[in-house]
Amino acid sequence: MSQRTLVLLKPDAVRRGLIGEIIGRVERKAGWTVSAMELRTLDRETLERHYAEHVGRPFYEPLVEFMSSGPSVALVVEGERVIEGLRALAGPTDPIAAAPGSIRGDFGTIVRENLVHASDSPESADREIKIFFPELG
Ligand code: YYY
Ligand code: MG
Repeated sequence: MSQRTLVLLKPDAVRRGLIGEIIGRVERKAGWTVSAMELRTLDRETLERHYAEHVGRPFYEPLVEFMSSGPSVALVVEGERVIEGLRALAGPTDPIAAAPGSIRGDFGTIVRENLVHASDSPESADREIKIFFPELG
C-alpha cells in the first residue's frame, strides 16, 4: 500500500549537520522516495496549524520557540507503508526511551529537540502535506 507522509527535519537536526544522515536513512528503505523537499524557517502561523492538537499545552510555547529558531527541512516521502515506517524509523517522542538504531534513539536526548517529525496517520499526512506543500494537496 503506497502512501505519502510529511517529514520535518527540525532545527536541531539542521544545525547539527544531520540532514544527509537522516535523509540517507529514509532513502535506504527499499522503494521509498523523496518527492518534495524545502528548507525554510517555519513561522508561528505555520506551526500553529501544524501543531493545532497541542495549542494550549504547557510544552506548546517552548516548542514553537524551538521550531522557529532556525531552518527546518520539510519533505514528502512516498512508498510502501511509509507512514507507519517513518514513525518506526524516527522512534518514540522521548529520545531517551527511543531504541538505538532509530533516529531519535541515535541522536537525541531531550524531548523537545527530537530531530524529526513524521505524520502519525493517513489523515494527519493529508492535512500536514497541505500545510507545507499546498500545491500537492
Ligand atoms: O508525534 P511526536 O512528534 O512523536 O510527538 P507529539 O506528542 O505529537 O508532540 C509533538 C512534539 O512536541 C514532540 O515531537 C516534541 C514536543 N513535545 C514536548 O516538547 N514536550 C512534551 N511533553 C511532548 C511533546
Ligand atoms: Mg505528533
